[in-house]
Amino acid sequence: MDIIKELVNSKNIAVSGHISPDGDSIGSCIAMTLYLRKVFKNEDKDIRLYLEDIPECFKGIGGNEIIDNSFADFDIDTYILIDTAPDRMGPGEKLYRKADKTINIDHHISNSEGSGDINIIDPGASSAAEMVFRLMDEKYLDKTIASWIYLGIVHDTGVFKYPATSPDTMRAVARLMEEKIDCQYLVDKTYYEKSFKQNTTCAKIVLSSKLYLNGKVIIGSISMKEMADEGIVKNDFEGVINQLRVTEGTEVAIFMYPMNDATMKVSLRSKEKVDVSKICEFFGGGGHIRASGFYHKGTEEEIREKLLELLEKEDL
Ligand SMILES: [Mn+2]
Repeated sequence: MDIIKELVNSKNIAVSGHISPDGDSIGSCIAMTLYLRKVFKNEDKDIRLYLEDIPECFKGIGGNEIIDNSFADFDIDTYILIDTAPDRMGPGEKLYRKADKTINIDHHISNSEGSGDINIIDPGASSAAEMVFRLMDEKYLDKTIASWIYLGIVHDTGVFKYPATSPDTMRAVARLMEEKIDCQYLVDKTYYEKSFKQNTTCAKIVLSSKLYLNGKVIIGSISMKEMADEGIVKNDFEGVINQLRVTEGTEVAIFMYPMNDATMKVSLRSKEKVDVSKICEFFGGGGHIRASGFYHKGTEEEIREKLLELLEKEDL
């Protein structure tokens, strides 16, 4: 599809991603909007980016000031929806539904039919950002646009490691790097950086974690009292389960913390053998084969004993 041709007769154009926007949603939407404004800069078009507020770590890149969280109706004739179906677009959904022309660009398999008048859906694509890149005429590429596309690819590929990362993804990245983008800043600042509190909380939990079942299972936890004493909140647990997961020799990593006096939140990860979604289903939870979780009433000890009993039956 030639997106420029599709928009020639449009006047009021809105671009949106999904609610709680992540790196790919933010990167693909900002890149697309900046690109269209550049292509049509001498034409009388109103091109707006409707997106919820984004995390602070993304705000040093530049270009993000174009984000408008008002979702005000401005007689939109064409709506471009990226990285989602309309059910996750929040307040923009009603504007999307009544636009004259809708374009849906997505890589989620759950949206394989697409929701627009025009659908560009590729479940094999690494990211929506890579799809946006493919739609661009490279002569309009610049450092800012390239930075946002690179960022989207980085976030949705787990820094170029998830299976959807293809040779085409890396060819796109190679082209983006020609715009002299600051790759290290983009990856460190938006993907790996943690607050001091998140880092020390993670250290505390890793330090008191223990190995079980011949070192195949690692469990980390924190008590209500420790959380209260040190003012630790849910947001401080960012990255804890991933740090436990990378422990050599383990197949399953578990992290639990109390939601309140009675209920624990439990997260599980596995590497290659155990279907942790099944383990979690026993407790009324679920998720994916390698990443699942559940909420459960009970003490840390009770849940730990039950989990180890179930895992003992697995081929670890
Ligand atoms: Mn995505």
